[in-house]
Amino acid sequence: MSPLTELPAWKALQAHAQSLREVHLRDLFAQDPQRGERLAIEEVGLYLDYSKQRVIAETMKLLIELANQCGLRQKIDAMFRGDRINLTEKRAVLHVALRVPRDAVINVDGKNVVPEVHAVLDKLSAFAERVRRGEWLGYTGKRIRNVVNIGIGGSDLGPVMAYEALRHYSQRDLNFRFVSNVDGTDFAETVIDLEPAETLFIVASKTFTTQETMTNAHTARTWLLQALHDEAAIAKHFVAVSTAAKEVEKFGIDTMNMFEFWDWVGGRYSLDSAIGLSTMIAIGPENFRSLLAGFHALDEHFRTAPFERNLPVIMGLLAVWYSDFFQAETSAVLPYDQYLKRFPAYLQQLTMESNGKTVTMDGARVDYQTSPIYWGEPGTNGQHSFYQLIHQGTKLIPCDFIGFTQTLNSVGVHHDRLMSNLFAQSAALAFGKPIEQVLAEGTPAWLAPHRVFEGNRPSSTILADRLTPETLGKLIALYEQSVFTQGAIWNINPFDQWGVQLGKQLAGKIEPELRSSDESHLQHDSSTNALIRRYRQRRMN
Ligand code: G6Q
Repeated sequence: MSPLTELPAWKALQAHAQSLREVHLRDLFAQDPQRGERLAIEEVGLYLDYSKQRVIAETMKLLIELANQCGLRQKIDAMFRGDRINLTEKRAVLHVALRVPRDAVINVDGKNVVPEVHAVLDKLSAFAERVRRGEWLGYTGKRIRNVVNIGIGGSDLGPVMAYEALRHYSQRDLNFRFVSNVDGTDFAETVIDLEPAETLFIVASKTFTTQETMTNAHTARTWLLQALHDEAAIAKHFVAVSTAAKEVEKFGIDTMNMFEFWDWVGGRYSLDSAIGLSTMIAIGPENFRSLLAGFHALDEHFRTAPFERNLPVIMGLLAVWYSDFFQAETSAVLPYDQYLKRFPAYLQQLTMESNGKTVTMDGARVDYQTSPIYWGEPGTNGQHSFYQLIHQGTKLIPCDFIGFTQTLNSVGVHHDRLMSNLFAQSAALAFGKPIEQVLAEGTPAWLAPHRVFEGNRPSSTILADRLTPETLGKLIALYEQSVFTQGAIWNINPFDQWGVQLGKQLAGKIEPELRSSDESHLQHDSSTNALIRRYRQRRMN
């Protein structure tokens, strides 16, 4: 037994979950007519309704006891203090410092990092403005029309998601594109209709050694030089976002055109660092600062609010509740907003790369479940594909519905129609439709079982007024801190990602083998050897 599963609160939750297993949300709502308001919290402009979760007051009390017994408060304080809580990489975890006001003080090794954060923000703002105003010209004197972010993982998913989410606020005479995949198709299709003389590449890479990003960056360099025929053009068409000045220089980008960040910013937590440059050019520095203010407001809420009213703590504890006490394997995120179409993909990295771990901070194997699989699509599209399984399948899938009371594109009845679907889905999942009702509607007995909805399928609904940069910052930080909460309970390190290394190393070994015909070098397993041989025989030369 691990220390976690031996905690009194853990044991109490196990017994409690047993007693709740057969309790239906229909009954919980019938017993407490105010449940829908009682189990809802409004903080920092976000309304979280968790009344359709399979919990009662006792559940929340026990979950909060669990948080206390796991030292969540102390762990939160340690992060905000700048302690090196990323033990396996011996780093502080301070993305929260990226969004504090100018006069805040956060020390890393005795040095206040806030002035540097704001100095970079100021440099980014000045650059973004020049591009937006058409003052930053390409090598031939033409104004920049296309901004292409080259990055992958944390250096891509955040920028893509934020750009899509905030497109409404973007400068429409600029084109934004994102290249991530090492598949040459990604680069080829991205630039197919772009004019090199009007294109600015942002090479976004913390390490500036990532294979995919460097491959794409070199391809971009070649593509540009084929059109402009002069190395001097690089300085006008390439900027870098990185922590690795030497590598940037080696690539040939002037470090004057480099925007830095720091080793205490993890890739998947870096959207609000210089990695957000494409977002800042799109929406402008002022909107970018509102985005940061949204993050900060949620951080402050997380840091100071009692756990009973703490949005990310409650969300994180609910994730633990279903993963460990209901054996739920997955969790769906369902934004009812087309602008948030990349939000689930972004959250997949944030949640699963952070908490997809099997060993505790001390290196012991866990004997409980860690991160659920997060997935989702925007509503209402998902309703016409996978919702069937959530309603009537054999799996328990807790859902987060996300919606806005005001649309950014008021077109006829669309928004009321969209939101009525959101509200209808969460109600249908919770309350279902019992067989008696199906029969009473005149359904023949043979068909009735197919038309029964068991209900009791849990969800939370998160409502905000409008999708503004500030709201987006709050939403992202809400999930970041929920992930932190989960990691703190599970006693795992949400800030490393050793699991991505092995495949990378193997690919490095295999690539030269694909171009060679030397059989003696093929010393893999029989499956891998056969796949390589087949590829060698059939590859284009
Ligand atoms: C994120 C991960 C990973 C990283 C990419 C890109 O938390 O560390 O997704 O962001 O591998 O790394 P670079 O920014 O160093 O190119």
